[in-house]
Amino acid sequence: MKKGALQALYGITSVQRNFSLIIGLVCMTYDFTLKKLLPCVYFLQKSSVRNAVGFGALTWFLAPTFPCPQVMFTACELGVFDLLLESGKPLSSDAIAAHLGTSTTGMERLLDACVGLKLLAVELTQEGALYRNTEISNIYLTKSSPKSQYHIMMYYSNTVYLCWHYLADAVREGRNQYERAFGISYEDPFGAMYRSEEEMLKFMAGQNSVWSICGRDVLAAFDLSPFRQICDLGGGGGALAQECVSLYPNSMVTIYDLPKVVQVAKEQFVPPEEHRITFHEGDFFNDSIPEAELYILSKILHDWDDNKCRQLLTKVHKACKPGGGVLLVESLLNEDRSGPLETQLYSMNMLVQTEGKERTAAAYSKLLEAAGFGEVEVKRTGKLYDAVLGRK
Ligand code: ASE
Repeated sequence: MKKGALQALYGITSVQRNFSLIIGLVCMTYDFTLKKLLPCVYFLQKSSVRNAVGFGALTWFLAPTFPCPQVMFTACELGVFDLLLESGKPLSSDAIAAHLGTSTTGMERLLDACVGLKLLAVELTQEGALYRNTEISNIYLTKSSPKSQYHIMMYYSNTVYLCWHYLADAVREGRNQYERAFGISYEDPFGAMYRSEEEMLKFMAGQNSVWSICGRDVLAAFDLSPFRQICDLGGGGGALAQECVSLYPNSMVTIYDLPKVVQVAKEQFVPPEEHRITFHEGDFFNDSIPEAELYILSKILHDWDDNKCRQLLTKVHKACKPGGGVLLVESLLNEDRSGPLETQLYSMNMLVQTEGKERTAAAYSKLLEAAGFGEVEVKRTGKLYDAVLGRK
């Protein structure tokens, strides 16, 4: 991200706006760590500030911030940012509403809220208010940008949000909420997540988008060049595999995933001319795992409980060539689980959607060691996802 956009973010004045930004932009923190924004939260929690505004007032700052992400998602879904990018000039709310076929009264309010979130800028002219994209919106919120986060936002907006509606039930019961949200069994989370080809596609496209922002960092955290034969277990749409062969040109990556996932990855995500990427169809809990020098498990263990993680890692250890290894790509909690906030929120997301949770580096090391891996090394990238390497 360029400096101007960062300054626009850090130059926010009111405390309430800071909160809106923190919560509204949680899914855009890939490029800059929340650490720079978090002092705003600490600021509010400092006793002097609490005394000044009163704890009751804090709830009034926080309570109305819950729709912030939904405002951003809706503007994305309706194509506001795409239209403003294509038009090349600022537009009035009436012109935007007409182009996108929405009501004028709804669009005006949506645009104003986007201005409050610093996703749009407004300028008063003789023709009235004219809106344009900010730099952040052009980079992350337009469909055509190479760093577009459009697909993950649509997934959060149309699927994940529905599970979060039942957060209190999830906490009471300690399990995902597919039954309440979609009327399907909670017992097979990926059966539920892939309940239709459309849902599976949305999930795969969404998962792919994070690697345009963090892929290099997690793969460069360790020198993986000695590993030539790599297996990306649960590699999905293959964006991380593509980053891998681009960063390590001598590597060959096999994407291992369920047959229906592999089929879609081949048809829609991985270019056929990429001969360094191959596919292997299977269910890694029930079918055999092919031999490789390095296994990548990126956002896999966070989907499962400790028992299933040990089971899977033991199987990986058996298949792994001597001298080989396993790379875990996950968002790491601090050892006392005091943060980072985004990881704590991801862990709640795992509660409402899967059987898993986010873990500390020590917890992953223990799982790796229980499966027979040793020499465990941990690298924090400072971005959303970190890397843990174990060796056979
Ligand atoms: C999973 C990743 C995700 C399972 C369910 C999920 C995401 C949303 N829902 O493996 C995307 C990334 N989000 C998190 C919380 O990591």
